[in-house]
Amino acid sequence: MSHPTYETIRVDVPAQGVGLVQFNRPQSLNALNAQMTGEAFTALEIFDADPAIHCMVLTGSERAFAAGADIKEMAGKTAVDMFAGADVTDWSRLMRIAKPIVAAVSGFALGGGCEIAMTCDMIVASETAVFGQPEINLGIIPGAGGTQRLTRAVGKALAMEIILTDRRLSAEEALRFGLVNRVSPVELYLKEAIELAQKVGERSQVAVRMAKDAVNKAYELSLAEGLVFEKRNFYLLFSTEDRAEGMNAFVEKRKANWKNK
Ligand code: DAK
Repeated sequence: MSHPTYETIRVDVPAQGVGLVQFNRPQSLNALNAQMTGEAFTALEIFDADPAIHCMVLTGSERAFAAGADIKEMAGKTAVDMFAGADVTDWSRLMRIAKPIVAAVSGFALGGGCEIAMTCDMIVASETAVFGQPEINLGIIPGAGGTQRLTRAVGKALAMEIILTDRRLSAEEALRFGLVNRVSPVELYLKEAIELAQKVGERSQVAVRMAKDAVNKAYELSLAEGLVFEKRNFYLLFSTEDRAEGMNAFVEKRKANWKNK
């Protein structure tokens, strides 16, 4: 399926197997309005369904990954509008993407921007990245996973401070507290995110998907249930061609030739 014409995002295939989606509303620091989130999720879904793409990178601009949900768009909404999802994109679409997504974050990743980055599977940050959940300043709380994902990532005490007082994390702090995978110079963060996506793309895609699925279950299940889920995926992989190829390649001291089957 090919991409439609987008107005608020850009898409590209910057390296073999890597689909790039870039927020493109620089005038509002990539504030996440319904159109832009809708277009971004659609683009990710199209890459997800494309067998030539193995991993996606989601990025913004150097100045802002995304400064949060579009406050101007949200300002007139009622509780019923928000609850009913009227004019609000269904953000759970992002959680249903099966292929891994690397967020390449520079500048502001605030509110919904921070939540989208945390919903992705890995984060490569530029040195200028700033993470925060400033919703408290608007009289609301994070509504797209911030209270849950940030707490799991950095622990309760720091998450409380970030969410209750709008404490912002620098890129270095985000690295120290386990929120991001690495910090790169501004000129390199996108390149490094694409390289990370390529590394994922070079593995058996059946195993990659099962691994993503199993790691994400660690958020949702008890340890005992998670271990059962992991084992089932583990045993299931013994039915794939790639499992046989991977082990044969090791024994024969050669590089595996993945079929993704
Ligand atoms: N919404 C709309 N416009 C925004 C914006 C935002 N979040 N952030 C920035 N802009 C606009 C500014 O209004 C300004 O536009 P003009 O005035 O020039 O027309 C332009 O971007 C440049 O911004 P500034 O002039 O303010 O630039 P500064 O460098 O001085 O400051 C800043 C940058 C990022 C610190 C500042 O703009 C700022 O504080 N922005 C707001 C950050 C914020 O509060 N974010 C949280 C929003 S609440 C949910 C899904 C998501 C959410 C909730 C529920 N569901 C699915 C249920 C998420 C909620 C949020 O994210």
